[in-house]
Amino acid sequence: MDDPVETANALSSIVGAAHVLTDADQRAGYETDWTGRYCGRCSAVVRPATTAEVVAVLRYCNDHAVTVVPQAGNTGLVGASVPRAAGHRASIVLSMRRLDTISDIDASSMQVTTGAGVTIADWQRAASAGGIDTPIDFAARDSATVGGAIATNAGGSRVVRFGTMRQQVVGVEAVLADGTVVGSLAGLPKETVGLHWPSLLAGSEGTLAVITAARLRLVPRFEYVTTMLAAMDSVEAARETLALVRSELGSLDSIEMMFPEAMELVSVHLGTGAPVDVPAGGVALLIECADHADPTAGLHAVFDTIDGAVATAVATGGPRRQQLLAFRDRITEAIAAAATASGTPTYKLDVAVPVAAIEGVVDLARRVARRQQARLIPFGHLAEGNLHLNFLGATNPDEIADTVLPVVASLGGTISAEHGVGVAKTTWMHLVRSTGDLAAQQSIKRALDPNGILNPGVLDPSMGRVDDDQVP
Ligand code: 2HG
Ligand code: ZN
Repeated sequence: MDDPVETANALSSIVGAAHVLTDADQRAGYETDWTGRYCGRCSAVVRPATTAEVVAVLRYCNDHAVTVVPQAGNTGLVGASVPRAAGHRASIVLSMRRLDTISDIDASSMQVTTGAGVTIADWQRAASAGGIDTPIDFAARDSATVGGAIATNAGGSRVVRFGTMRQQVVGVEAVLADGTVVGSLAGLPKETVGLHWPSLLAGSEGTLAVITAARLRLVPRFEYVTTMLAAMDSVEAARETLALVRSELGSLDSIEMMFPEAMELVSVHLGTGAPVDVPAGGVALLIECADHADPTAGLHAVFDTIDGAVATAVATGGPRRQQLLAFRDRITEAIAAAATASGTPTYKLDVAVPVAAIEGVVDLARRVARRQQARLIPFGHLAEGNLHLNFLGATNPDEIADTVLPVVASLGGTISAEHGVGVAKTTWMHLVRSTGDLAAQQSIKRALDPNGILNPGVLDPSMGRVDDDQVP
């Protein structure tokens, strides 16, 4: 049986006493997730600085049945990066933040190697200093890390052009539960010697191995960026716009959608009126085109042919561009502020459906929200049919999921697009994966982590419903 004091002493001898945090006030920030919905207790937060230290920590934990919750930016939204609530074995949080080195940029291969604890913003800064760019961007860039982004297969705004995190990982280095180091950082685009660890680990949410470093793809830096906020009179018009800009504009970098409820919330949060008014039944699009030559004229030419665009605001840089971007970038922050003010954590769904089904799903979510007198804030990534359905003041989150997720699945959609499953969505995994599929996934889990020490409960379909927001 694990003794927390013994564990802390043993782990201190590996990472140094200063990096084993056992006081409640030091642990607190690592024990509650960003939304305040998921929390639990750990016996210690352990902060290794090298892969060798991760190896030694995991060996100890594996030998002593100490469960491990890997964490870095702690920006996850599905309860996967904090300890579980009551009823679980003693756990440590393994904070990966100190694995934060970045190699030189290799401009010929367009790659860089980063530690798992490097933030997305630091990855971006390193690329930019080398005259190039990263293929990934999302609002939590200042805290979210490379390791977490791989573990959740994060997406964000540039997926329409470059794909999700999974597609950016040329190689990984990761440590299995027993301390075995797997993977490669060689960065060879052509290497086919058995399993592809990046594919296996992207989306595995810390349940199969702890990612310590990654070899990542980079993309050209475009000198010209044009940002347009467009108010569309219908979701149908937004869909037609998507088809047109995708086929006409090779420079399309992102196309994000904000429903009127989201525009209103962020407008109040920012204390400034929206640059365009979105009519009821309509939707706002935030479109960015980026290229080596100015894409503005091309974007205007396409919009001249679109009937459903009732108003547009355009910027090519400076504060005006930042103002337009804020109406997309700061929605999650605005939701969090509203949730804090009301004292009830937000209930978040992150679904993807065929683009033609978006409107129906938003309408369904609106009906469920009305039933619970909750406030729905819908927005997302149009090209992937990825809807973020945020419910403020929901009284029965399970009812929301039980109503919306089966419909999403029946439309050929998914219950998790880019935030992962964590402990929040395990109950509904069966909607999109067969029994055999889930059993095969569990077999892989058992083979790599036979003692079940890595992130227990996460991605585990046998978990049933979790009692969230409950400290043991
Ligand atoms: C985004 O697209 C993130 O900004 C967060 O995926 C979404 O807060 C959310 O629901
Ligand atoms: Zn998103």
